[in-house]
Amino acid sequence: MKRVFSGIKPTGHLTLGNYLGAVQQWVEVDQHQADALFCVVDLHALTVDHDPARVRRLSRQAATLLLAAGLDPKLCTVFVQSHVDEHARLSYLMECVATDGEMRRMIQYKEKAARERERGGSVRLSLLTYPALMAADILAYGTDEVPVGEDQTQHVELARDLAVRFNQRYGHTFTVPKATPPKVAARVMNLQDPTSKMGKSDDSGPGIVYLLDEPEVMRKKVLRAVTDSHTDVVYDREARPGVANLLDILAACGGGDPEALSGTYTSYGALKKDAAEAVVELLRPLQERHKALCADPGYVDEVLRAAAEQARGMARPYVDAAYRAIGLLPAV
Ligand code: AQP
Repeated sequence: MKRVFSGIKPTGHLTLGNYLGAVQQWVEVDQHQADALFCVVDLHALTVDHDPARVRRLSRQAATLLLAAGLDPKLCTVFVQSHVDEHARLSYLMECVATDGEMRRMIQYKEKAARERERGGSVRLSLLTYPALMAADILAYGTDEVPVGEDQTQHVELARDLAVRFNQRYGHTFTVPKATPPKVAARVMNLQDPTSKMGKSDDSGPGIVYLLDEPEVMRKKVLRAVTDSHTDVVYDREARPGVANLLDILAACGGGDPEALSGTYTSYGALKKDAAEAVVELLRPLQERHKALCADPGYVDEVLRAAAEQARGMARPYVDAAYRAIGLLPAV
């Protein structure tokens, strides 16, 4: 059975982008067809200015939301990255295989570093080495496939390169993984600025639908989405990004095709109304289950405890093999 690994970073409240670009596929496809691990990658949340109490709170919320979304602990492993030391252990070896040029070329590094500098802050070294830790996250489990949104595919490509390089230099140790983004909504855009990704740590509230927004708030955000001055409904991501985004969202909510859907609308108003209702209906069960899980914190604790133990057992053989292969003296 193929092995699937993916993660979510507790840097903000989870968004519709996270859901449609990643979580939906984990729930509907991956957990049923693969030996799958899904991880709240809390170490990655320390790469930018952070409030410790908030990261802790968001990590728990993210884990609870993954379960509320439908990840079933009987089918897959849902755990927290920092509970499994193997990620940090392997990350250092990845830094010894990667080059600083590779790290500096990463788009996310360039964008986030520029944002930190604009805010007058300094750039943490861990922001630069983030892809080494992400490669470790993936390679520590012998992962075949990494279901991620489009913004993360460059990092998965780097993990591939590092796996190949490590294997060539030190002997076959790692499976070479590949990214598997969803066919629709691999990049959900900000509703107020459809040329930018909907990002959970962005400041623009009205352009971002959060999974725990009240239904009325979600509706308003979608109904007020920025479109353009045309009137016909055409699917063109380059020329008509706002409308294309709404079509992508609607299609991803109902499993349809955005281009085909465009032919069924003659006004932006009707498209927005249907997209708003589709989002509200999609997230209603998740919100109900989230409420129930919050009332049973012991259950979530137990899921995370058992999953971390299982993940440690899965990662250790790969990481130990990598330590031996690269030339480190085994402890006796
Ligand atoms: N807008 C998006 N559209 C489609 N997929 C998306 N993902 C994130 N935003 C979108 C996918 O969600 C998964 C988890 O994301 P992450 O926690 O690794 O964070 P990220 O990719 O850096 O993007 P975020 O959520 O916007 O966080 P910040 O603001 O902190 O950078 C990934 O598979 C991602 O591709």
